[in-house]
Amino acid sequence: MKLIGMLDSPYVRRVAISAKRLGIALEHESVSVFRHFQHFQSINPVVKAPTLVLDDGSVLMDSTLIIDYLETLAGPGNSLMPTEPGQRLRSLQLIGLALAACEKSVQIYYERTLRPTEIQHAPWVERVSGQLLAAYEALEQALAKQPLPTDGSLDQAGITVAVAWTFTNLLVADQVQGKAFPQISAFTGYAEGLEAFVSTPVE
Ligand SMILES: N[C@@H](CCC(=O)N[C@@H](CS)C(=O)NCC(=O)O)C(=O)O
Repeated sequence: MKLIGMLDSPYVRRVAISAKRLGIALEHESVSVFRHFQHFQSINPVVKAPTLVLDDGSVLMDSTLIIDYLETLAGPGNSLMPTEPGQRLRSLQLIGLALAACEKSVQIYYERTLRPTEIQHAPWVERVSGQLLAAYEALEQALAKQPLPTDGSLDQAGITVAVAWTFTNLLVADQVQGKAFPQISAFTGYAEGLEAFVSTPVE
């Protein structure tokens, strides 16, 4: 199976790291949705990263759906998701917040890099910035109440939180600078030191 997309995408990176932690080998082809648009289009006409190409040529997109499929291949004993309903709900909530933070970071980045300055829409950027901060504030509160484990274990919530925080700090650091997110920051420092993260660097 081949994972298509650049590791500077938090969505691609979470799939690559999840696959490693699930023990599933994926080939990786670094194809950019912008610089290699036509090549990407020839693989997946919708041009969404990540895209997973299965050995029989089937194509699957969206990080959460790809991870769902990889989880199915890995089997229940190897899941990155808790099965106890209360813990699973908390994981899903953390993942939802981290994915919202990724989406809002991407929107700000696209607005800044793809739209000419003179037609950038300040009220839209302000709205998205507020949503981005709201996501990280809720994550920070959740981790302050119950930290993610830093004992060598790593679940899907941990992967997605750390990938999101690294991504925001690389692409739109000004959005979170000067604001205290000690729990998220400390957890990301831990996760980025784990082998699955170190061997999956942002390109
Ligand atoms: N919900 C999707 C989001 C994927 C996404 O937006 N990826 C970006 C790259 S970071 C992309 O494909 N951008 C190109 C586009 O949307 O045209 C996921 O989880 O995979």
